[in-house]
Amino acid sequence: MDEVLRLKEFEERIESGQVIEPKQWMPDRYRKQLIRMISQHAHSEIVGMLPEGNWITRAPSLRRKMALLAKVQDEAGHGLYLYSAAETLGVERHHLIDQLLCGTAKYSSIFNYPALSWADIGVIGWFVDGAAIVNQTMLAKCSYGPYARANLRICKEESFHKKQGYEIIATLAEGTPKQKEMAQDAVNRWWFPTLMMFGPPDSDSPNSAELMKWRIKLKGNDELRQRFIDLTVPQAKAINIKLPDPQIVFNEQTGHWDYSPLNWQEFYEVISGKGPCNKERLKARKQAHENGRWVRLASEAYASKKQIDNLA
Ligand code: FAQ
Repeated sequence: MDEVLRLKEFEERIESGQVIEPKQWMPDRYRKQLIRMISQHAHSEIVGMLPEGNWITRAPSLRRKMALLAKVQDEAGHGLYLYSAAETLGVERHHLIDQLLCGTAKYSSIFNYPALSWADIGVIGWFVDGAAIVNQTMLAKCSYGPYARANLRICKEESFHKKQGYEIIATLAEGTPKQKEMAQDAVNRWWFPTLMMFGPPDSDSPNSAELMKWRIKLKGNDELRQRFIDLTVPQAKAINIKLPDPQIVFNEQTGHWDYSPLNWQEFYEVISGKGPCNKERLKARKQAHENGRWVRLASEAYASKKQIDNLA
């Protein structure tokens, strides 16, 4: 079939709300955009284990330790579903992992900030998982079947992560003055970086228009950022936590909370490798990859032996 006709049919399928599955024809750009986005998402889940993983041995009680351990394991699982979803597009997982380890792949800016206190663990759950849920509930309805289904499952688990994070902060906010101060300090440090997780303003987002045309993204970065702010402001008020932005004011006309302009220079520095923890995160991932070499070799040997046994 002629390429123009194929594209027309593909776009009609997208417009009528049909889901695209791996074996169906898709334009090269659609495939490339999905590989870019899904692999960045997978890397984010894997690198995202590091700031919280550092706190597992320092969790303040057995109950907190069990919840944090389960959360960090869930993030690993999300990374694995996502690498599998990317593989349905014809790319091999080890290539994607190599790109992450050699520093050419992106992962979410937010994981280049340090988790300095136990309250940071609460804020990561409340803000970072909260932001991920806002973004990924939309992606769970995207046009590519394997990515939509992965996000559906991820969102269910992220809801538990967000609740446990909010509960940590609510508990600290009701505690001693020192605990309250620790919670407020973590909120102050994570608020603006979390807002930047949604990506640059739509006017500076080179990918949004194409992604939205093909229903990979159903909403722009600014709309999702605003939704997150609208959901989070009342949650902060409910536990007497202040968001560190004096310009957060309810706008009667728009029905949304206004907020200060964000520091996009900081965002671009972080995503170009100059954030506070970029080097540390990559070093830790490389080390983990190296430490896991024997497991990969053993499973390859086992798989080859099984193949030989099956032939015999
Ligand atoms: N960080 O044109 P746009 C989580 C890049 S999962 C780094 O607007 P797009 C779970 C972007 O890639 C969090 N880079 O891009 C968890 C592009 O660069 P490129 C991750 C960013 O794709 C919780 C350039 O800037 N979620 O948190 C960022 O339309 C707790 C121009 O930007 C996902 O990945 C950023 N924040 O929109 C785990 C969801 N923003 O590739 C552990 C899927 C933008 O052209 C603990 N991804 N860039 O060189 C998406 O929804 C989208 O890709 C956006 C960006 C919204 C991230």
